[in-house]
Amino acid sequence: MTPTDEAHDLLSRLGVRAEGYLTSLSPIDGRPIGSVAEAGPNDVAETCERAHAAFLAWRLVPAPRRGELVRLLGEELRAAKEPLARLVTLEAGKIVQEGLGEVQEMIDICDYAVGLSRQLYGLTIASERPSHRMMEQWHPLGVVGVISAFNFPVAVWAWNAALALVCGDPVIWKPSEKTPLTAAAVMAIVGRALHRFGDAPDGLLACLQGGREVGEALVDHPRVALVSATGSTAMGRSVGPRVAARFGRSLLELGGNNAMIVAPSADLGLAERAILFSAAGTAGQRCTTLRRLIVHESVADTLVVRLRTLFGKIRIGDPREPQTLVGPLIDEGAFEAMRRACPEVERVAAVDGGFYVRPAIVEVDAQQGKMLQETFAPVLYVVRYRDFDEAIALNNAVVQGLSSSIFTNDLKEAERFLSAAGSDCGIANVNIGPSGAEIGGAFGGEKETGGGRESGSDSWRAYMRRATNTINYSDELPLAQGITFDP
Ligand code: UN1
Repeated sequence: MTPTDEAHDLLSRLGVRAEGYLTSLSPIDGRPIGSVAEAGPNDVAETCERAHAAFLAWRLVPAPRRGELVRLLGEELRAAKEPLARLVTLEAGKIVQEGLGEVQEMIDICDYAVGLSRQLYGLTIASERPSHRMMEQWHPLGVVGVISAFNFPVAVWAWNAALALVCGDPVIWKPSEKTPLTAAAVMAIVGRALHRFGDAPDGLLACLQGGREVGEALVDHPRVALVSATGSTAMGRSVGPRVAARFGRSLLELGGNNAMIVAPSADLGLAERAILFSAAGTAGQRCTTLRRLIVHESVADTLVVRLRTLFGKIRIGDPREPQTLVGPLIDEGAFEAMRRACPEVERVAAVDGGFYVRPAIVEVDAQQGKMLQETFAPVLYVVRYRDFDEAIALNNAVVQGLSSSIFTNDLKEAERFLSAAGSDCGIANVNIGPSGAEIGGAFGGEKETGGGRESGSDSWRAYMRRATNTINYSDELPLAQGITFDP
């Protein structure tokens, strides 16, 4: 079946009526697979006002009841897992296994958020004043705007939406204009969950399709309390200050330039498999993709030979074929960017109209030039090191700070890598690759990666506001710091 026919079939199975002028092209063959209606100039403001009205009602719904909506969403996602994953494959080009994994991340975060809906804990704090109680409460924040990228076209929305909903916040989603159909499909699934839930306020979950102008209008709208944006550092550099200028909050998940250190004691068999998945998986188009391999000189020759053999055997092609490991790049622009970083890139003739490349290994003498930038394609730079301090310094010597990993069987090295003087990234792993994080941990990174944390741990706090409350149950009015102020 052509991607176009299959998309038609999947959209009807998912209950999506896709029609409009924003056309989606499949990276598999570069041909149109459907189109959706774009948001017009007035739609953003209207949607924000409706979402704010929804907020005024939703914030009063008990959090565990809000969790019930997320539970239903998780059920609907389970029911739609296979067709939604296949649509991700058609629209983002990732292999079926990874499409299924992406929808599984959505289901996992829903389960997580349902549990969280009974655990939005605040602290009780010792007061210095007699017969006083001090505590903090976490309250719903307001409308959350979610801007997501093509490479995780549905999961990133889910990380934000599942948490925002239990935290009491409506969500307005501006998906990538490269992946409008998967967003439309998610909204159809949302519609079914809302229908089963029954009495959710109108405007609680909205989606605005379109290009940059739509995103900018959302970013600037005073009703949007939190802008959660995933994408390039250039995008974040524009979004962050705009939101800050109106004292809004932003949660930024930007570029990564992730490294792996391979130490002399490393299990090279394990390292090799981790490198394959994290450098070549998703055709190198994850923000957590492995881009820099920092290898001890004693094992570098062996490892590079093994990797070249392994990379030479990677099956590249139509991501719908079960044996394919690497599908197409998203579009020609991505191919050109890869060619600029690596002029010797081998384009593979897989399906006409698609941009298929063989993941590349580039050995360099020093970490400089293109290696310092995030090229969103499967280019793996290899640099050698002599001593461990040098390896950590190389890991940290880039402007991005998302993910990192080390392969070592030396406990001291592993612990040093994880210590305050070790990796400066938001994610640091031992004996696994830098990509493919679980939703239970906080996800995000430092420096030009933007500092935001999504998903697990206490990331939910970004979606709420904190109130500190002091209650006096005495008949006196003692002042803090022992101040007397008597008339
Ligand atoms: C992204 O590429 O924007 O850790 C997110 C991972 C995935 C998420 C990647 N769970 O690779």
